[in-house]
Amino acid sequence: MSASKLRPVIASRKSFPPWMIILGVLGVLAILGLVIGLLVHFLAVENKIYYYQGSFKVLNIPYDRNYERETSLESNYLSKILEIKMVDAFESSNIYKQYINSQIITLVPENNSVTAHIWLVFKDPRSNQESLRRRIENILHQMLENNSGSLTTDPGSLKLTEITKVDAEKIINNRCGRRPRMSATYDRITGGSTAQKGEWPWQASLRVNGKHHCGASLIGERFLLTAAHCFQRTNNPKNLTVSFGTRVTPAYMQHYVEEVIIHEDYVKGQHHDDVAIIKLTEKVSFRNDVHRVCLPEATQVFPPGEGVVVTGWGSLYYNGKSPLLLQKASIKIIDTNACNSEEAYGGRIVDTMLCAGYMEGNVDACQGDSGGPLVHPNSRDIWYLVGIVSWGHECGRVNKPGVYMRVTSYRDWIASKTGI
Ligand code: 4AZ
Repeated sequence: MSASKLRPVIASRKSFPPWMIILGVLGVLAILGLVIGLLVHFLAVENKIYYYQGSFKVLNIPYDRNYERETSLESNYLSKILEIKMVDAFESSNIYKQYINSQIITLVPENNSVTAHIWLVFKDPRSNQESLRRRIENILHQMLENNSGSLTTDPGSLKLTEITKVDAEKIINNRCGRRPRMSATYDRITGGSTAQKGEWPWQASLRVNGKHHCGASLIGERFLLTAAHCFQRTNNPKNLTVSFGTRVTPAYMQHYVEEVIIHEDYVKGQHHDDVAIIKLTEKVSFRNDVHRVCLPEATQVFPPGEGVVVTGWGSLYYNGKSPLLLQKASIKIIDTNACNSEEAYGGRIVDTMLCAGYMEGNVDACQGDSGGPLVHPNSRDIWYLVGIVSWGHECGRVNKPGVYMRVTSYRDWIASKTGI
């Protein structure tokens, strides 16, 4: 009978008791869980970033208070040497793959030494945090024992602690001219390209009755630098506000103005001493995409040919449309004699001004960029305010580059008004 032939098959199905099926399902679930757990663990920890702060002493340096000034020649010089030492040490170590960044944050001069405060970033695919900290400490210790060159460093003075991302960002955002890692590609305001969020964190929009009127640069918690001619219509703080960010409307982080300080020698309708300071009613709280630019020392020289960047929401061409997003343009400092030639500005460039752009034209600041920053990165990639957008014959014309107020010429005036 065919039914009898079927019986063994039915019997064999019946041979899996329910407990075995449950056990099997549980087993499969356990393996799945393990695989997902391991995946999540490795993927998540792979991207984990660790931040550290620390300090060490550099010996046999006579006391010099210039080390305390973050923009001084002495401070930048010593910091650069120490930063190179750190990069070399980490890049030739066995944790070079985990190394991301190391910087000198401040130098504190003492009687016969300077204490360097450092800031480090690493990533770690493994999860043992304390072991990574100790390995970093060992590498720094070794580096400090190696007194190559003229510096004597004290390995016994080394301190290193892990800090949170929030604290690490606070430390960087309180220093002038730093910015988060950005792509080094600046394309060619007239002939420029759109800026990324946080790329020019000191750029501000000065607004008259809520509408963008001029650029400005954040130089301290309550102070901005801009052009005097931006106040031709009004310098009444009641009509003025300041905002930040890359999108000009709606205003991001609106701030109110307490006082406008226009340079005493500025004359309406003329171009000299086109400088003004804006004092806000309240401090700006620095964040990744809003913080101050460095001011150069009065003695600093920015020679012709140096690459600089101008940023702003000014018109894209003379009497043209204005952009919604912040624009940047990479240009060069132009020799004042060349800029004063007959074909160019015929002697109208005085030594408190500087020309930047190209004699061939095309890439330039334009209407609405006035008051905004012209900046230059030093060898440590710290950004300095070199110029303030002031005037020019139209925009991007041949032999008519943009003319800027030379910030070094007004460095002492700025200090006298702001204490910065
Ligand atoms: C202006 O009218 C203006 N090309 C600003 C900058 C330049 C020209 C004009 C420079 O505000």
